[in-house]
Amino acid sequence: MSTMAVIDAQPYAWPCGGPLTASTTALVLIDMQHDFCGVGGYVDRMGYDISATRAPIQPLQRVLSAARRAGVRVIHTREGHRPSLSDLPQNKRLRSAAIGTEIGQPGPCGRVLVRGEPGWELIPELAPLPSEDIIDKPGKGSFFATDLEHLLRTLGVQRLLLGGITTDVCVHTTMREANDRGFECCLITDGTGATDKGNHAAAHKMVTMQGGVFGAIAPSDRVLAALHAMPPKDVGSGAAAVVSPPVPAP
Ligand code: C5J
Repeated sequence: MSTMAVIDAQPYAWPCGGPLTASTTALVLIDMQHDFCGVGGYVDRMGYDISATRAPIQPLQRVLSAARRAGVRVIHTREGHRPSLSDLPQNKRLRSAAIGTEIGQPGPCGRVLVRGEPGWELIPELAPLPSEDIIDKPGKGSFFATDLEHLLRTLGVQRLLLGGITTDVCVHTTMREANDRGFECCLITDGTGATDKGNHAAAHKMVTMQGGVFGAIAPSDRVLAALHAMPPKDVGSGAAAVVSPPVPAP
């Protein structure tokens, strides 16, 4: 008996309108950048434990590999500012300065959260393929001041699988923005990480209130089961043409 490409998610089986299809689904990996999970990066310098923001790397490697194999489009986002800092709002600069990690100022990984600097780079473990789009964003949400919505509508994508860091900040903001725009979202629980355990758990719980007010949540093994149940998509379809090697379970 074949398994249906539906995720055994909470609080409802996802997606709600029928099985997963590659052409209508995208995997969005949010801000898997050195500044958020690397030694000497922004989060590390703020004094938070980067093991929590590194925790989603392995689950996401497995999901990324399965999504590519199934022909699901993959989109990566990066939070960062222009070297001129002309897109860095005063409130963001001042509050980061007040805690000693001013955005735009030099640190061990270059200028904090500035485009082109080593800290701003996506981590090599989840490196994009040349065929995959990268959204550069100045804010927490991936829709604010970017062309992400235009890209998704043009591609016919209606469903988003979301992973990345941090759960309670950029992932949640993006999920809320997407939900309001009518995209159906599923957050991969162990594919997200936060600087605070309580916020991480609360951010997951919040999604499930009111019958799934922002969408649904599921651990990566359930997402993988659904992705593996999808038929492989044709290489010429416009989605990822190169398949990355499978990532073994730890
Ligand atoms: C933050 C993010 N926390 N990617 N950014 O400033 O969550």
